[in-house]
Amino acid sequence: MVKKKIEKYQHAAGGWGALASTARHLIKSENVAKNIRNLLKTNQNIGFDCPGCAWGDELQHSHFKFCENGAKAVNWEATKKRVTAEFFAKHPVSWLKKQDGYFLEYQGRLSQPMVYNADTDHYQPISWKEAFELVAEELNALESPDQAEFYTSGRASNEAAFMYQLFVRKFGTNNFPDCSNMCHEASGVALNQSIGIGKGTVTLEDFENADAIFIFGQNPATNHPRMMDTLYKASKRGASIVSFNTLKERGLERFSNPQNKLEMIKRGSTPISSLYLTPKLGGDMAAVRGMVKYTLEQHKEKVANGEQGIFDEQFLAEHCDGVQQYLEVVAQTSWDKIEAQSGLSRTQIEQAAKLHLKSQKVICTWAMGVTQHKHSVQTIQEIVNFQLLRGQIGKLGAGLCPVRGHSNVQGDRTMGIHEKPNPTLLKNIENAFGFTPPAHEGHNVVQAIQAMNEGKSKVFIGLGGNFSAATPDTELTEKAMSSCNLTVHIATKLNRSHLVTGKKALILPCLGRTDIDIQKSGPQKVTVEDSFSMVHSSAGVIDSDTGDMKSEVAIIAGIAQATLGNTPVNWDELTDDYDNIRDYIEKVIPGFNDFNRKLQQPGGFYLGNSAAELKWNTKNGKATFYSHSLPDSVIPKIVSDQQESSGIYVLQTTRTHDQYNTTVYGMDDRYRGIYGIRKVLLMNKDDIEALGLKHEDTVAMRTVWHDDQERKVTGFTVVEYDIPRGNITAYYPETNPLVPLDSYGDMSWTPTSKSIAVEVLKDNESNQLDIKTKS
Ligand SMILES: Nc1nc2c(c(=O)[nH]1)N[C@H]1C(S)=C(S)[C@@H](COP(=O)(O)OP(=O)(O)OC[C@H]3O[C@@H](n4cnc5c(=O)[nH]c(N)nc54)[C@H](O)[C@@H]3O)O[C@H]1N2
Ligand SMILES: Nc1nc2c(c(=O)[nH]1)N[C@H]1C(S)=C(S)[C@@H](COP(=O)(O)OP(=O)(O)OC[C@H]3O[C@@H](n4cnc5c(=O)[nH]c(N)nc54)[C@H](O)[C@@H]3O)O[C@H]1N2
Ligand SMILES: [Mo]
Repeated sequence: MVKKKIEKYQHAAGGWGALASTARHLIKSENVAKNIRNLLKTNQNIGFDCPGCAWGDELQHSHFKFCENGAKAVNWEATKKRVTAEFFAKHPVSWLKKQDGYFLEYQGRLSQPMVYNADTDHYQPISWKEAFELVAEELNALESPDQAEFYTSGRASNEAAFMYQLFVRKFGTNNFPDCSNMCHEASGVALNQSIGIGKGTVTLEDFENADAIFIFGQNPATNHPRMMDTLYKASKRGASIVSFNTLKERGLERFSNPQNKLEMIKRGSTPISSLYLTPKLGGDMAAVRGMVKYTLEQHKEKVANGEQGIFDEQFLAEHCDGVQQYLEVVAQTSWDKIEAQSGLSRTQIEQAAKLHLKSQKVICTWAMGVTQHKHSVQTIQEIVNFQLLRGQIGKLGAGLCPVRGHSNVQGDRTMGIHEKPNPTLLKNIENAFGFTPPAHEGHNVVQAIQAMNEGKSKVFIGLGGNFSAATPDTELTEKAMSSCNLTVHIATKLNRSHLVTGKKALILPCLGRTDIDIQKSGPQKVTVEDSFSMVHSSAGVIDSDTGDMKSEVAIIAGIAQATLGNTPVNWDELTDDYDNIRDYIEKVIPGFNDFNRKLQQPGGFYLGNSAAELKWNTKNGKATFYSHSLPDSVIPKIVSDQQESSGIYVLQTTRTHDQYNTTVYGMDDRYRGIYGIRKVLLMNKDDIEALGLKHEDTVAMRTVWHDDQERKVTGFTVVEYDIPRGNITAYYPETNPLVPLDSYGDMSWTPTSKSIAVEVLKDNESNQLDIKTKS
């Protein structure tokens, strides 16, 4: 039994704590020797890409490069434990459904294809051939291809993603809900509009040369630990690091680098942030607006004194559009509004702006703290504007960096996993394969759930992921999935979604990153793309017992072949040798010419980035300033309309140090000092008192929203925490039932997982109070 403990974490992030934790997780995998060998092969030139995150690697490294959380991801996949037919014969689905996500995944790797038997409520074995035929039968029975949803999670390789989108488009739909929709969609939308490419503009070399790095809404010590090495080096060489985070995340304060022997021996650590600001949830747009306002004031003053201004006038004249209009909007935004909305003082904001101004080369990075709000697209465009004003894009050491989540989420998009396909992709598919792919828009995640819920979509196929746990409005989503005729999950580990069965359901076990993948032509490699547009190969190295698993590519080929036959695409041939898939990728996806040969280069190759080359593929051919007003309120409208005294809080849902999205590796959140418990609610001391509560009391949360639906979770332990008043924090996915399906970002459709309006109720009162949700 894990012991519950809540205390302030006193150490730096990283250091011996990280090594000790790595060792504990190695032991837990029950595959220690193999996994040590595995870890030594992570992110090497020959080996597999770490399934942990999408941070990039130095091109050549002689020493091993993995981190504590990368190690957890590898250990978790490379376990010896197997989920077998006997396991399913023993446990009915209704029983499994009562177990938590940790229990389900801890059972080990899925090892043979299973079909759900509704009469017995058990999964039972099925042959691959019959499984493929069942999928084909259900797909071909649909009145329209648009009645099926094809989900992708971001671990799928480029090869699997390419095959999948090809199959789905040949089948006839663009219904590609994918994890990006819940993740960096806002970054893609904002950057495409502003600078003509939906990706970050920097590489690792830029980080090595930056004078300042601004980090918005990101917790790298937990979620992108390899970034800590980069930040650590930047801090050591005197670069300014400015963090904007609602919470004081330990790793952004101090870090002890396990790769630095002297620091480890001395138990020393290095400060990371030169300035750490804690805006209110959703307050970043106002904070950036404030920095621009200060810069504008300084600029005007200098110009009035006959000095050279601060803006990069030449860059603005040559490359940009809309700057004057934007600066007018900035001038009109009052400091009062900026301070109130950001929760930061003018002095604090000016301090940050001064660090930008004193630096010649600045990078801005951001992640979910920015992308999962209603006004995320606007916030990101504000960051872009901030950078453009001083020409901080397209030069060494400067640029924009949305730090991606899943290790190949960026690659999946590059391969065409997109519900809104671009015309070039469609034309290239037509030229390469001789069929006309559908051009009409398909469903994103929210629309897919709506369609299933309304009975319009009847088949759900998931290429990885845990759809029902990762998406909002859990109760509604589960109802939507259960109403399908068929649900299919291509997966490595058992999870909640597999138990939310349609009338018929399949679990198709696949190989993971660490497994050797042998096809007709021999062992195969796949490829991935990191946050810096570097494409490189990944091949499993350890020979493990893969039972009756198939590779993702082989599974997609099997489904495609059964559904569509082997024309005009010979799916079997593609599976025999993945070089054949890459030859087609070369034909269809820009930037992949000479793909197979380029992969031979150690470290892979750079796809290039138009904005970094100062080419703007926007409507007007310029980098464009978008002038948004600050939102009336950063908290959902339904809340801002209520009385302040009504006790409504803005909840963010975040990750602990011991989880990978819906995969829970353990019960601790070490850097936040929380051990052995996940159902916690981090609150400001004064808010706790105002509610008549005490530290460690048990509470429930109920969503405040404009419909009658009750969304409630119970049994959360209150933890006194350094967090702005009115803001609270709890973990994902336990809190997903609170996120209303129709609470999503403007233009991005991303569920607002970082701003949910909730009431906090004493657990025993929670059934008695009136629901305040009706407007
Ligand atoms: N070990 C591990 N690695 C992972 C993952 C994992 O679950 N575990 N998940 C992967 C995936 S898919 C992704 S997308 C990334 C996620 O990486 P992150 O974006 O770092 O993930 P979150 O835990 O959601 O953290 C959001 C951070 O933003 C802060 N924040 C929240 N709201 C606001 C806000 O309004 N303003 C500001 N300034 N800060 C805010 C939170 O306090 C928190 O520090 O990590 C990837 N890597
Ligand atoms: N409330 C709230 N909700 C969120 C978020 C949040 O911050 N708050 N974050 C959102 C974000 S950023 C994301 S990216 C999504 C993540 O959503 P998903 O990508 O759907 O979820 P994961 O938890 O990453 O998926 C885990 C499952 O993937 C399967 N898997 C693992 N490796 C492989 C593999 O190699 N191949 C295959 N086929 N399957 C594999 C395993 O079966 C495992 O159970 O969640 C989103 N949901
Ligand atoms: Mo993500």
